[in-house]
Amino acid sequence: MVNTGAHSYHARFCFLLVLVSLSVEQVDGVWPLPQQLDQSAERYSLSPQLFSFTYGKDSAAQTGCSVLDAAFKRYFSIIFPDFTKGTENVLRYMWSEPQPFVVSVSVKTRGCDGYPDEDSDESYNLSVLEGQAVLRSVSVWGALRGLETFSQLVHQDDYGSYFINKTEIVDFPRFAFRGLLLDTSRHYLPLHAILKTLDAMAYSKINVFHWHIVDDPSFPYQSRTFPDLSNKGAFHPFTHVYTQSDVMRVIEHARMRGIRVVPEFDSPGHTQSWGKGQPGLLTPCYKGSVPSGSFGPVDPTVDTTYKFMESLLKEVKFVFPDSYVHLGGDEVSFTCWQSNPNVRAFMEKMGFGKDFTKLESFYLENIMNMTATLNKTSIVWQDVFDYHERIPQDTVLEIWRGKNYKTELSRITNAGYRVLLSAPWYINHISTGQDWRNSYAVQPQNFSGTDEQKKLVIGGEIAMWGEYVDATNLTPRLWPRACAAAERLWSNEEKTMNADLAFPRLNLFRCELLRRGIQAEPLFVGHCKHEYD
Ligand code: CP6
Repeated sequence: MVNTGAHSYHARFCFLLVLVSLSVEQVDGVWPLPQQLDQSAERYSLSPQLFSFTYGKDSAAQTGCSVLDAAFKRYFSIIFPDFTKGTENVLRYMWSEPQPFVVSVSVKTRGCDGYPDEDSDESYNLSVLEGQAVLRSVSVWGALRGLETFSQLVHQDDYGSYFINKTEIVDFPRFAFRGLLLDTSRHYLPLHAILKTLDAMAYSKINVFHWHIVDDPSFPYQSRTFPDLSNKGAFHPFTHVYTQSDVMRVIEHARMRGIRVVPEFDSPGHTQSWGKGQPGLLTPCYKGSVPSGSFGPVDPTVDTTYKFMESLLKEVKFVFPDSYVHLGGDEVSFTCWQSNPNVRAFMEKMGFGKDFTKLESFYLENIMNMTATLNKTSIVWQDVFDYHERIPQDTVLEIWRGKNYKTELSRITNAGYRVLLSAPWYINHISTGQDWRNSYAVQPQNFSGTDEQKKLVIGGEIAMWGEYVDATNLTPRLWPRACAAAERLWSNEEKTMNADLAFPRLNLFRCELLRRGIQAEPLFVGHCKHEYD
């Protein structure tokens, strides 16, 4: 660790070999924890001038691979921010003469132009040796995960010099679906806030953006087929909408980071904002024998509703490439339906009696059939399971009710359906103290059921509902608290049992988020080396 010697000049870059003893405090803050990680004290210095990413000779992807070409650029800037910002001439002390360092990336299959999906192979192997690192993966998505890990292994010492330790990593995700829900209906989130969140998701290996784009307060999605939905239903028809080009930017930004975009078009409830631009869609509520002037959920009794939904979902299929679509189906209030004489007559005709859950089932069955016809897999909130006998077998049920979520996991997997767990990860709720520990303690497969049932847990979702969240507080509320669930969904269960052991590593990762320009809030008392503005 100790060097002596004369100083010399290299390029336009001054390096001094100095006599310093280096403290061994540096723990790698890799988050989420790789499945297998072996590190040694052997350490190599890196210099930005002599550092490069390349494609391995045997790699199926070569220069021109959009996803990896862009990732090489991105990660270079992340690893060497001061170099990229043009402040590379700052005096830098080096432990030794700068040596070249090459990160060689080899993928088995090309697929640079496709989209990540539920079957994407995100595994990778990474060896960091003297002068080189070798990153191998099956797909480009695995290479992205490996590049992220590599970037977290590089550190700067107190003098600004970059170094990396000798390291061997074998890594793969525990769950394929690691989602984050953003709600752009309660508050509009400007495009840059969404893009920045996607960046931070990639840092934590979160791979699904669940876009809760519709709800009662506003409908910001600018539809090609139904422009009045946002003209009349957004908070503002020009400034508070996502145009088609905005949506394409989100999808491409996400793709570049191996993130899927799953939009939620929630119905029949949570659709007040649709009513303004689509007259006749919502159920008119009655007061006695006259319409009260207010409206309830989507009207499930008229053909026009299904024609509308079919056109909308056709557009959704065209715009959003992911094979999944979220159909909502949560929290449907029956009082308005009950008040409406036409709905009551329809119930009678259909033989539903007074059971409005049957009417909701009838509606959702029709909508789920539409998505099936469009070759999309539906995700729906758990409410739909409670009311339905006939749900397509490939439907994914998302558990959001905090009460008895383990019982719900048992019940739904026992019926053979796949599930997503969100209930314990509603991190829009805040409390003082280290509430990340609660998220960290969640064990998604810890419920009573067979091994087959446990395999039906495809992952989970962190939910950032938007009632009290807009662009001012989104980032610090999300980060680093979302990291706890991100590690739970990626890492080995046994190796991540102890939150006290994870704490210093999470602290370092939070500091790294700050260094990357993500305003992540502090976990506790302390400081970061790089507390950027
Ligand atoms: N919005 C929509 C919400 C919620 C749901 N759906 C919600 C309900 C209870 C809690 C948090 C969020 N705000 N559309 C339920 C899935 Cl505690």
